[in-house]
Amino acid sequence: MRGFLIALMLVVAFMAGGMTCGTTQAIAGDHPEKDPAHVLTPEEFEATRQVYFDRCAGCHGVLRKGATGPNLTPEKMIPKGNKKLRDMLWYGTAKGMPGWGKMGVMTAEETDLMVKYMYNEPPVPPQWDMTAIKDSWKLIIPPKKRPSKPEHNRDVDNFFGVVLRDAGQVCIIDGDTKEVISTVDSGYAVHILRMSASGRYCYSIGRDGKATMIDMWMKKPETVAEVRCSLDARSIDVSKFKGYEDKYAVVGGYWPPQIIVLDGNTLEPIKLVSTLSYTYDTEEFHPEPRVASIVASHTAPEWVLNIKETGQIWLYDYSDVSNPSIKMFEAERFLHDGGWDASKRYFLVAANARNKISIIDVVDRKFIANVDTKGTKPHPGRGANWVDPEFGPVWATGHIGDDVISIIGTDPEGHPENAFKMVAKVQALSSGNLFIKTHPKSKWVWVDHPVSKKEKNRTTLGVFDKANIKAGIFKTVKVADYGKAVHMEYNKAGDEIWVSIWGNLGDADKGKAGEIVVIDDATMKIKTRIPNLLTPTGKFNVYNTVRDLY
Ligand code: DHE
Repeated sequence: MRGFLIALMLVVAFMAGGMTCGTTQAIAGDHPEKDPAHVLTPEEFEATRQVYFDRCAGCHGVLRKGATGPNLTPEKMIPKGNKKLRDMLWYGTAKGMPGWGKMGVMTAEETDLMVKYMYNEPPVPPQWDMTAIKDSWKLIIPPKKRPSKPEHNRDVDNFFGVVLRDAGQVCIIDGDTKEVISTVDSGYAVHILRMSASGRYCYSIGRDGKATMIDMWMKKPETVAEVRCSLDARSIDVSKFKGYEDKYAVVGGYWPPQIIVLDGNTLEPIKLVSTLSYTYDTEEFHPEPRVASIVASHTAPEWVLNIKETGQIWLYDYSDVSNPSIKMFEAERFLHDGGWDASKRYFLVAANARNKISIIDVVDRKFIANVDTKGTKPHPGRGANWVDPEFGPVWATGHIGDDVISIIGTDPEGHPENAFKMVAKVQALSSGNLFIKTHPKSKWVWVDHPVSKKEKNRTTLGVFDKANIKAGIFKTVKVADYGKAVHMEYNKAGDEIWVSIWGNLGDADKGKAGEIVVIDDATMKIKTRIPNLLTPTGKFNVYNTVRDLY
């Protein structure tokens, strides 16, 4: 009876939407062998499970088997002991784990509870199948009731979709006038946005797996459909190949680990594919192979899906969407974020816990290489592409755990000696980098440091000169005196670079919940600020996102 009640509580907690993992097992008292000092009350367990989901699950997995961060199952944790675990949680580690206590994100009490939580078995969350997905689908404004042409004279191509992360909202900003023209609710701790191939719709994915779509042709852009695809997710993309524009969207689930294909006009769920499989190298079954980054091919009706824990890159042919053929490449563990080279033929993705960049060729449909970045935890976002005077076309990544930028040649035709090799490693300002960005029209490469151990670096951007990358940092630009400067994006013209200041939701009345800083790319001077935004993080310009310009 008790087990039934707990399971019921779990499903109710999940359905409530905010968060996602419940527990069927690791409630206080379920482990007779357990040290009484490790026991959490059910309330403490639930509160700590939520903190774990918010702060830890992304890197370590819901089942705590490890990915970007190490395995945290009780047999690994118990030998470490209270002091070591507490210090790691409070101060972070040299390998890139943030110091949650020191950064003011976790309180002393939460830290102590988290230490105890580590000694308990991880709870197994429920499944979320097609029936549940279909039940959650809401077609708010059907296609026939939407405008047949834009209801405004604004340039939709220069709109920015902005993630208001902790508010669980998305806002649309007119890149020409800098006006916030609409703010709509989206998923919990909404994560990324992508634009439909026509540039009309903006799709969001929340950490609760909720996908939403916003129609940017409406006078005031509104959400026209939503669906909960999974209980935990990070990625979404669209069909971009000619003839399939705006036809499909695809969501990558963290939990359950699955791929969900949706109708691009309505978000009606079409197809569900599990990623449960075997690790590419040891061929061991993995219960949680999460879908990390997704990109849409421009040269075929295909998506590139990165299956984190099994280290496989999947090329999903959506031309027969319900009967897909999926080509699997053995790449490397644990795949995370990545992007195209400038030609859109090669896809480069970080296997960040192995310090590698895995590369595939989508035209010849073959795996190319795992390139060692010689740095700890590469984290490119989608990376940055430019033509180096010496090395030719290159793509670059920064690192979470190292103060270096690694540059990889991407032109096997013109520069075969440099192709798919690390051609240079240059000094950056700091570790704690998450994103790197450039634009074909810019002379610069911009790098953020939002998780730097040094507070002052978190709001300072590093700028590198494409003409002389080997010289290291050309200039630093301080953009705020609070929060974290995170994620850069160019406007359509490629002459402004926008960066988010991710503040605290609780500081909204002090004007410190966040803003976007708009920088003149040529002079590197701050041009304007878009204030009073609630915790902005990722931002995506329609024109650049559709074309994968970075
Ligand atoms: Fe992200 C991209 C996962 C934490 C902001 N992030 C991605 C992608 C993945 C991912 C798989 C690639 C999506 C794609 O291209 O399809 N992110 C995770 C995590 O698992 C992790 C480490 C921990 C977690 O619990 O979520 C995590 N991410 C963060 C943050 O803390 C950031 C800075 C703010 C936030 O939202 O919480 C953050 N991630 C972003 C952004 C992108 C992203 C802005 C898209 C970058 C781009 O330019 O495409």
